[in-house]
Amino acid sequence: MGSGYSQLSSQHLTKEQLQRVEQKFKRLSGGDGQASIEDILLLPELAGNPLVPRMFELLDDDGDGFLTLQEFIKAIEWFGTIKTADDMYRLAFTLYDLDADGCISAQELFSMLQQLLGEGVGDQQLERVVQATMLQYDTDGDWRLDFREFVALMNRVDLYGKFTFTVC
Ligand SMILES: [Ca+2]
Ligand SMILES: [Ca+2]
Repeated sequence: MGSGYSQLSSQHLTKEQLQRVEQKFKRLSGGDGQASIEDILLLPELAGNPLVPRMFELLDDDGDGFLTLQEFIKAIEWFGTIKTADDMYRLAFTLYDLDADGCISAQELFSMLQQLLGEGVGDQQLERVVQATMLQYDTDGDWRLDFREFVALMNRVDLYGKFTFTVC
């Protein structure tokens, strides 16, 4: 293998970083050019980062549960654009505003919490968390979180620390 990797490009990563990402990916994929999302999530630098599963879901266009190297690089680049807490909040907001209408609806908040909290938490419990979150953070009462309300929530639960990620 290797010839297929020669056209890699990245606007955000240095050549050295790209090489490290490629090495990592090769180990994960066993050289067939595709790595399962589950395998990628086992990487220690990604483990426990609540943004990652959703990000991979977005990147995995055909939904087969595998990412190509170029898609993997794209994920790493997204993290690379994060310099401040505000960048992080914008990325998180984009990832969880599933219909891209500029607000996090109760349904989107539910999906987000489901992803963040894992499958151990039942739907009824999640529903209660959604209700409580909306009651507390939806300050203008439209039952949706705009970016300002979303940031207030993020600040309160101190998610920034959990979201941070070092590129290689
Ligand atoms: Ca939305
Ligand atoms: Ca609102």
